[in-house]
Amino acid sequence: MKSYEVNFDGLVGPTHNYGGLSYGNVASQSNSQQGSNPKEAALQGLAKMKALMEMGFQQGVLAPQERPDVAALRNLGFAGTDAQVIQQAAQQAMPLLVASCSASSMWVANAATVSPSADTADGRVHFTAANLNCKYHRSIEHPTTSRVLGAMFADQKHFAHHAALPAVAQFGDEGAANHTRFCRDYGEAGVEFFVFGRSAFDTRYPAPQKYPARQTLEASQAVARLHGLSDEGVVYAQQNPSVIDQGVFHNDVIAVGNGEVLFYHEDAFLETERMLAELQAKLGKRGGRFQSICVPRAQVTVDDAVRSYLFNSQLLSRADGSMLLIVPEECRGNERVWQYLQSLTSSGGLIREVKVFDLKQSMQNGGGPACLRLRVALNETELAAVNPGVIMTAPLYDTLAQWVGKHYRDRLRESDLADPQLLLECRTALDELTQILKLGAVYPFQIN
Ligand code: SUG
Repeated sequence: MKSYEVNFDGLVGPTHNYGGLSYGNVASQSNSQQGSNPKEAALQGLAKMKALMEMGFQQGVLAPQERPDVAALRNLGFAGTDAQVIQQAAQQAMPLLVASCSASSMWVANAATVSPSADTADGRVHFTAANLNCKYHRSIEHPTTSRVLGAMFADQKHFAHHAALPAVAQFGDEGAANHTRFCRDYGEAGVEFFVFGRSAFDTRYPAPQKYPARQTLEASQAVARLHGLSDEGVVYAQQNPSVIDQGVFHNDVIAVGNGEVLFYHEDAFLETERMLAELQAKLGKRGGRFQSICVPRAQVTVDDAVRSYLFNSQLLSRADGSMLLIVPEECRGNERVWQYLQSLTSSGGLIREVKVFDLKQSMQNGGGPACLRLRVALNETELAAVNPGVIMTAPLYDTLAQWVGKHYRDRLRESDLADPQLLLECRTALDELTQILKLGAVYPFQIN
């Protein structure tokens, strides 16, 4: 049976703004308070989805969330009508209003960890929503994420959904941003590679000194257990704490993998040799030939990687067996990175082509091409069981582009977040979106 890697991209929400909310994420911090353009952000994301679809890749779309999250503000003690809740928060605790307005659910690489059916004990595709426990503005995403994923992958014969892990730092889980899967073919059993930043309970693992390590070993192990993965199909590795301190807040800022290939920076991991040997041995037992491409620090520094998002690229397998790298425009703007990419594609290796996308609106908050997509490997039967409303087609692209044009503002500043009209605009847009994507009622305003 044929199988595919389907990329589900997060649609940028109508409140996209630069709140400076993510300590440890250099772009989020340095662009704090800048004016944003939600319309442009959403159209940039849609353009990437359309381009991949037109190149023949399977492409889907994941809906944004209701923002401002009035229910979250009520949980923090603000009361009255929705407009009063927003007004009080703006007057008394602006940072909380900003957090409740973040469109951060667009970075769906953090929505969940997904294990394909070929890897799991019960032969279903498993999803665990990420608790995103490290940042308040992201910790409020998982209840809606679970409902949206449930509406997209509803057939319980093929899909199993797990609630987010306990909401404490010891189980900090950032989803697929720290998870990669290696395989010979998407439909065959593979090796799932979990990268953690620290251990919650075992003091032998070093931790970063400056910035938080968002993913714990214990969270990754819990996800592997929930998904019914076998020990032979899992490899754990620790991220180098010193790169976290340089702004590598997720592993997908310093490494990307797909098929049998890991593309990574020399400084990305601890105990790299041991890790590579384990990946090679375990993939070998599954009939695959693990290959790694190490980018030397002498050619591209960690700082270059953080600024250009070279590794936050999408590594895609083409029909002829070669690979394509989808990178953000910022890679072209960095001389060393661009030179490296030229030499990579002309060296006769596996990665033959680089395609550049303008995702500046998302990039300014630390979200590149790979952050914007959640990968779900599916066989033909499973793909047919996915809610067809969320699979990208040329007519769906046109509808969504028009929908953005009709509902999104082209300028948003912090002071606009206090405007109760923004909440109404957002709800009107999302109500229409759930009909376009055939999701049913998934948002708090539609349920309560
Ligand atoms: O969690 N930025 C996101 C970026 C997530 C990128 N995802 C991956 N690397 N997979 C984060 O730090 C910034 C929001 C703001 O500051 O307004 C933010 O949440």
